[in-house]
Amino acid sequence: MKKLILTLSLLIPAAVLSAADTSSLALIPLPQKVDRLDGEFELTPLTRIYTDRASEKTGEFLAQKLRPATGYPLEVHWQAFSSKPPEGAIYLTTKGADAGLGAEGYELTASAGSVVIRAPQQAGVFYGTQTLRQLLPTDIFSTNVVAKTEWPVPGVHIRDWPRFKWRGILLDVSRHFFSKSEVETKLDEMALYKLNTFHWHLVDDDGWRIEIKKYPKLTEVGAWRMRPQLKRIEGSKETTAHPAWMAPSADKFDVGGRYGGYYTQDDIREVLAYAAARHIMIVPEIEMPGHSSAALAAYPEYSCYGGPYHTDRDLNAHEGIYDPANEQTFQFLDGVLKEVFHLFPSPYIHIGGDEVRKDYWMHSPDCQALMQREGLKDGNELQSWFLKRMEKYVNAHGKKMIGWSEILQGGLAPSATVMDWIGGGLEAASQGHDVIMTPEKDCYLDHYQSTNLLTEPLAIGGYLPLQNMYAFEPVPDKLPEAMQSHVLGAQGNVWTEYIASQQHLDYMIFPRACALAEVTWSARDARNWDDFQQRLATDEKRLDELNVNYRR
Ligand code: TNX
Repeated sequence: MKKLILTLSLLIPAAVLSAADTSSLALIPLPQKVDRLDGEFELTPLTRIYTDRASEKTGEFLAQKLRPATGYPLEVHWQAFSSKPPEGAIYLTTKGADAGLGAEGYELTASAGSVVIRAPQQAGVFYGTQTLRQLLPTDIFSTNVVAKTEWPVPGVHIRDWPRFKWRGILLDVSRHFFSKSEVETKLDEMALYKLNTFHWHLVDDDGWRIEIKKYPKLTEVGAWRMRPQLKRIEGSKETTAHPAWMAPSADKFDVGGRYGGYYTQDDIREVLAYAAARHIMIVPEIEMPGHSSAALAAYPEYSCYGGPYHTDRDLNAHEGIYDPANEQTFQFLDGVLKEVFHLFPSPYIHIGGDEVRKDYWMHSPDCQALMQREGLKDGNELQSWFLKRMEKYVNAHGKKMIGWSEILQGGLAPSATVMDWIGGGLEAASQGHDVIMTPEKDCYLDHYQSTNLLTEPLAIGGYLPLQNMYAFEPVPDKLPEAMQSHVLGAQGNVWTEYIASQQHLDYMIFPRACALAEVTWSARDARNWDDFQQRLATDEKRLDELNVNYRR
């Protein structure tokens, strides 16, 4: 059969081949334009990578990715070519690139003589190298030398650019902690699929994970709890599958047996550099005014009732919510954010804003007095007042504020970006606000992947099979065309109430993140479920080589 297809393909001209051949190339996300060319490029022990000055680091990154499996030296050289690179070379350059490809677009030409990746900006050169990795045989992803000598790259001309600029994954490291190296592994996998935004949910009720020098108790107290939460929370659906790999690793317990952990500011800087090398923006989230038990366990004086607050869900008497009637609450939050701004280069800060139990505010005489003073008629308006005040602080530091759907309640802060999980995206974009689409029903990577709960590891509930993720359309139907550019993109959210291990994380993220990558990168009308499944069958071999515990 294979032989027949091969013979046929030799008879059909390249242009006709391109559609059918996209599945055999198994590129994920699918590029915008692919044309097959005659012949193929061979990676050999003599292959060199040449780069222009701007692309040196990307060249070294590519070499590092290709060396383990091939065992080839793949030397990287800087060279200013006026015309063609020498025979047998891989050439990465920004010179002579088509500016129309945009900030992340690239052009890749592989032929018998060379592979040339050309892009106007470095992110594009980088994405070209990720495509090149996928064009090679899947065992190029092996971390050990593979005993073979043929590493062909099929002849191909690709012009490619993303549909959306925000292609994100949220990782909740509060409910369960993931170490610096576990986070870096995820960043590496994101880069392979051209996902470019890592939303780092650093703070929630169950743990505070970022060192703040001015407030050391946040991590001394707030980063630890009695035990990981791996049993049912009341009200969620039962399942019987508890694979051994769901358990947290030993390094998540301190000498006293407490569960948790946090990142020092040096750790954060290291992860930021790791992400930057992969053209990934990290957007930190510091939750307020709700989901703040961990902060209030450390500093109960910034709550309405004085606590006590706990990071252990079972012990929680109140939900953590800051006291907006206390000026010192704002001094505290400003102090925290100042250190966060100092660390993270991202133009964005996410301030949460979801699921605030405003009834706690309604019972506080101080909050009542504040509302009267400011003419606020209910809890929603009080929340809006709180967030508008925070936005001024955020903007004064040159940053843009993002918040969850609920920040629309009581009036949206003037320049806020809305992250839609339970609606509001359409409304906000219609009003000219930027939005990021992460609707719960389409984008929640903590939800079950099958209705047969007997075979699935414990999850919070919900149902998001791969096919639904693949079918997700980020631009709301009713959004007028003129406002569609306000949809920055989409994001898959991994909330980790029940996810304590790297393997479990893999299982929830893959292959759904591959579908998300295609939703956010590829052309809307190019989406084809059957073709995607075929490409995924090959892609799974890559994930096998990378030791990713994806859902089969
Ligand atoms: C809702 S999404 C939450 C999270 C939970 C998640 C569980 C959002 C803004 N809030 O705190 O972890 O559901 O699926």
